[in-house]
Amino acid sequence: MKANIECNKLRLAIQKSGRLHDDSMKLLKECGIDISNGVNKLKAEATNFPLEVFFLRDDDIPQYVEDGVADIGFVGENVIFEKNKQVAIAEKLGFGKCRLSIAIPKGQDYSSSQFLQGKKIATSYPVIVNNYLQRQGVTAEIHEISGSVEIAPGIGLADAICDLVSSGSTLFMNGLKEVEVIFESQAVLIKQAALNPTQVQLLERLIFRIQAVKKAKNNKYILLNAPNDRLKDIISLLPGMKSPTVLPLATEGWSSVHSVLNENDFWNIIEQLKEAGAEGILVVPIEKMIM
Ligand code: PRT
Ligand code: ZN
Repeated sequence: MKANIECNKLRLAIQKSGRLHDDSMKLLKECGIDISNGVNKLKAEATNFPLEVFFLRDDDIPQYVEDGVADIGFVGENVIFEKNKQVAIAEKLGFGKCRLSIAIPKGQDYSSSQFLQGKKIATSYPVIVNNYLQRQGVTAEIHEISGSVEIAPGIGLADAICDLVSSGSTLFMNGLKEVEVIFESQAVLIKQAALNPTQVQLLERLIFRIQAVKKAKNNKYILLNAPNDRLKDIISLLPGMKSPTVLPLATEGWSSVHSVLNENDFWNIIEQLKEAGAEGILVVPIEKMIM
């Protein structure tokens, strides 16, 4: 661990290329942080925030952050738990969502984790799989392989696999079925233990921006027209940040209602609003949301 007494900027490690790269760069942009030079370099400076970005392989990010070579990193939770480094998760980032699952050939019957007793499991995640097996009281042989885990049963290398799944199509195409989810993952912001006070403040500013971007993504701004005699019912359907804004329309007897809706309840509430007499419903994405 490196003490950073002198350092007055944050050094952020992100994936150089791969599934998390684009979303990591996009999140920085949405946080209003401009990165000056290209990804072909090892590192780049932000032009409008005290931030330096290192482009690394995702597997190396926890080690760099633990060692204090980078102060913070964006990386999958799956990698953090597998590498078991001394880093703290400061914020979930809401992208790179996937699950680590056990899968077996689709013709086989499966009723519980006891199926795995004495079997061979191929995986790139031996630490997480081992923990899972211990919790289940199952003894199995783990074959660590670094890629194309899904072909292992087909070539007789293993009876089961444990790999990351998002859509499930890789398993399907390889004649496998998902039987247990052992870990749910998404990209997270990790930090090293020895941030100096300036860096702690910078990290708070960055997390504040990330939270505003995340909140905005989960919410939509809604505008609608309502006959005044239905206003009470319509307003009762709208949660909003405080209470909805109600403005009179030029047409007598009508009002315009503005509010914020959570993505999860969205369609449900829209249907109820229509039934309650709302018209001209407009739904607009929100760029940032500061509470
Ligand atoms: O080169 P580098 O080492 O940096 O990258 P990498 O090849 O090790 O990682 P990469 O880019 O494949 O993944 C980076 C991170 O993305 C992972 O650590 C996860 O946190 C996250 N992530 C999210 C995924 C997936 N979804 C995912 N589906 N990582 C891998 N997959 C693979 C999975 O291994 C399997 O081969 O996609 C396939 C399954 O996908 P579906 O959609 O067919 O189910
Ligand atoms: Zn990797």
